[in-house]
Amino acid sequence: MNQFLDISKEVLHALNNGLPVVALESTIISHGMPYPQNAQTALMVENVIRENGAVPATIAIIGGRLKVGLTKEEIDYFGKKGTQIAKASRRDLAPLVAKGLDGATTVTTTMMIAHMAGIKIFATGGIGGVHRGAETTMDISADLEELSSTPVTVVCAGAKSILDLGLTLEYLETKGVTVIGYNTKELPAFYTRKSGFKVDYTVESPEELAKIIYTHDVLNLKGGILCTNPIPEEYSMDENYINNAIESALMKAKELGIKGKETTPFLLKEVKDITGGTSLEANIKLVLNNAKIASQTAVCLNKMGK
Ligand code: PSU
Ligand code: MN
Repeated sequence: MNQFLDISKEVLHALNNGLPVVALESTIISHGMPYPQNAQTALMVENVIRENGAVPATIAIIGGRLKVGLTKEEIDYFGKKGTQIAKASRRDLAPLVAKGLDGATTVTTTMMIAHMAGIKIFATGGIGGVHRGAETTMDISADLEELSSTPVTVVCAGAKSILDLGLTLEYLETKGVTVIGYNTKELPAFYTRKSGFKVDYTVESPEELAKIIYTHDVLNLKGGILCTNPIPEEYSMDENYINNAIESALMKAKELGIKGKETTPFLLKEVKDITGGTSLEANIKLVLNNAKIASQTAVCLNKMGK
């Protein structure tokens, strides 16, 4: 354990006693949803994990400490402060810690800190990826690099089509990341269950997913596994409706010259505003569903001695 890591009592107890633990990110709270739904969702997600037999470990940087397991108050603080908190990717970790600052962990830094703590599974909404137009902007999320190097399984609902999903899959293939569809042969597109892009492997149960993670672990393979779990049918959105909203958001981002780390949060907020909150509802439901599958998988993995 390194000197900057603070693991909560509950999570430390679970880790020391070989109980299943599921990591959660904090950028989804601060930058992914508005207050108070963000903090409420974060607490609901923790409850779902508990109900499914695992211990939740929400990860964030607070006052320069790498926190694994937050209190309700800390979750509320991240929800309230929102985008005033620095979005922390890999490049930001050392400066934020050295300066004693706060940071909201993205998929990248949540994977890094989960790995430092010995946590193998992480549930979230969507990952970052290759942005549309990346052939000129070079905007490719650090999440893809992290998936290629840090051995943590990420359960998500695919990626939003604010990204170029085809290029995202190509990039993951080049980097050797195993992409699995949970009860699907297609990469889910976050708000919708299908994208038209095939995934290479499908699993139909948490046991099956755990078996792949176990094997990956025993083989000591570098990098993570991406499990993509489609939004439940009853909450999935109309494809044309959401794609039109995404197109408008992309156009506005271009007009305003939005760049770099602001791009993803800007697009998330625009899509939410355009759809008048229906996308937020879908977003909440899919995160809860990912938390369920991740916990059930953590429980299976645990039974296999991992
Ligand atoms: N996509 C979402 N919701 C999110 C994010 C992405 O649908 O909250 C957040 C995650 O924290 C992800 C990050 O790791 O944005 C990616 O940002 P960027 O594209 O700047 O790498
Ligand atoms: Mn980017």
